[in-house]
Amino acid sequence: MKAVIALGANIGNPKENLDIAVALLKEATNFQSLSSYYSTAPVGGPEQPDYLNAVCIVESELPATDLLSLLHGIEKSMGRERIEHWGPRTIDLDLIQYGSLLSKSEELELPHPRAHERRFVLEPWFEIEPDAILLTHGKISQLLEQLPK
Ligand code: PH2
Ligand code: MG
Ligand code: MG
Repeated sequence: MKAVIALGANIGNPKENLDIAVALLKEATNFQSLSSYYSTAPVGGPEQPDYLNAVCIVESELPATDLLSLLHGIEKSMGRERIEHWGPRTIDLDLIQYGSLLSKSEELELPHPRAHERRFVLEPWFEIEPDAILLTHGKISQLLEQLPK
């Protein structure tokens, strides 16, 4: 199944952090494609540095919760600390969409509940998969057109 994963970092050396996360994902999954890195203004949370964001697509047959654990394991191995909701982070790996799975459990909501309103997710995703459809909200090209710049 195709997994769409959003990457973000805004502490330390964000480019290096994204590079490392991508290398770890390549070791652990059947890695398909990676967008460019986008410098983005922080959305929500406290005052914090700009982010570097990207999206990648991997193929996996893992159960969704196992794929999520894999992402959390990479975050942890890279020294991510969960201090403040939406606060700055060395690396954030969010599962945006996984095959055609719909989930609303406490630990995992799929598709990601805020993906449709996040330019920092949709823009890199559009770069590598222009025809993509966010299961809950439709064509990402149209969502992007409706979002403020
Ligand atoms: N992640 C957040 C909150 N705000 N803003 C940007 N620009 N990029 C992010 O990845 C981001 C954010 C929570 O995960
Ligand atoms: Mg996030
Ligand atoms: Mg996250």
